[in-house]
Amino acid sequence: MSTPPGEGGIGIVRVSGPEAIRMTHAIFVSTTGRDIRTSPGRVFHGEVRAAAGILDEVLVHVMRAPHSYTGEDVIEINGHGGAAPLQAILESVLAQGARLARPGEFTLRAFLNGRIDLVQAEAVIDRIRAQSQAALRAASTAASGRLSREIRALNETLVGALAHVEASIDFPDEDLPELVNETLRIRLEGAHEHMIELLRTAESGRRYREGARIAIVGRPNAGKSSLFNAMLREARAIVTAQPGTTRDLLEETCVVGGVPVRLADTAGLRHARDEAEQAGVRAARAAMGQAEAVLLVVDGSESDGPENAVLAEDALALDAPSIAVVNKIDLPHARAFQADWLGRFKTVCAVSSVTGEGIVALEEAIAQLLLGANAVTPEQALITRAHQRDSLRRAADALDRLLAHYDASPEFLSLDLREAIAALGEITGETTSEEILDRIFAQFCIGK
Ligand SMILES: Nc1nc2c(ncn2[C@@H]2O[C@H](COP(=O)(O)OP(=O)(O)O)[C@@H](O)[C@H]2O)c(=O)[nH]1
Ligand SMILES: [Mg+2]
Repeated sequence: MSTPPGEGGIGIVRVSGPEAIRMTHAIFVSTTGRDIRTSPGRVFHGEVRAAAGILDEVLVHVMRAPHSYTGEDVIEINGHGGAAPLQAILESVLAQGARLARPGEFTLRAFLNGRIDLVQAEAVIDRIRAQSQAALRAASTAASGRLSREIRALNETLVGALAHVEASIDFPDEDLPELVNETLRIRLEGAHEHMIELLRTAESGRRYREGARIAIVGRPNAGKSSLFNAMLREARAIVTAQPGTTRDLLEETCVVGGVPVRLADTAGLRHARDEAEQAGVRAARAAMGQAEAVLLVVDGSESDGPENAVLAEDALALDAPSIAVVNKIDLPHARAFQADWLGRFKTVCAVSSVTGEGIVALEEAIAQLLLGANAVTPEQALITRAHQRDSLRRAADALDRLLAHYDASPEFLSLDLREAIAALGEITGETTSEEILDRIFAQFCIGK
């Protein structure tokens, strides 16, 4: 079944493999009497029938190999989207000898049949899981083969170099002309540089996929929940004039300056009055420790207190960058908010979470902080996963070694080249171990 269980307008049973068309033919009666095995058509209206009678009225899609998702013959039976009709269709196909697909098996077949590579297969999961338009665009870029093409081009350069190097092992007397050597070195240097460039996209790439974690912290009543709501453009967190209301950690996904973000509203940091609040304060501290950026919110309408200085100290001590947010600038005196610690923050933003003033500027500052100098767009080739980054790192390291000892014997050069080629192959799936493939495809849902 390709649609999740439950009620829906339509439900789809997908069958893939050399027997798919025959099996469907055995249970399907087309309205116009056409035979799906021989008719050139691609979409057929009719009924799924069993010995018991008509099971459902359906549309059958016929996609012949290799022009299908898996690269095999694929049939999609579109029935009514309730549990009973879908179950009935599914069972009648199973009765013809089909078996249930494992999670991700359709995509795995597409991969094994060479229709897509591993980068594209993983992009399928990312498309399904995308939490924002930016994440979806990044996944679509990967699915279209952007990164795959760049990896393949790198691979071709290395394979070409390997051929030269191995020729000089086999025919040691025929020294390579100096010019060939030099051209080769320049090409390998170019490949190395390209790898480093791609590696630079890893951090942003991961953020496009997963979203960057941002924690909003500060004293009770500073306006953290109000800021959280203002950035989400909806009232998600409860806002009260009563300090200590937010006790749980609230997390929501949103897009900030084009970057998908997982925004966390936290309990106000103070000496908790009861156990629930204590737990909230602990969660807030943990969120602060895990965040990739921290927003320290202060109430600008109040004069600064010693607790703010302590929080500022904590925030500045983190590896993650932080922004000081002076909130409530719609109130008197807030624009003139002063504090010694304020000057130690590289970025200070003045906002009103109530009127919305300054929120866009704050969001731009956050995006700037997250993307930094390595600004990338979701339309370029991006390294989005840890295993891609690790493999590329190993390939780059091998090339680095090779270039450092370019005058070494060809046997050594060949070793380094082979290592780099194997590492690149892990990204596209050519040299990925079975175990890792299993792990990757197990993340899929059934029906994909
Ligand atoms: N005037 C004004 N009031 C605000 C602003 N932000 C929050 N407040 C008020 O400050 C109080 C505490 O806000 P809340 O978001 O619950 O603070 P938290 O405890 O830090 O989550 C509430 O009464 C809010 O309406 C602001 O920008 N301007
Ligand atoms: Mg709150």
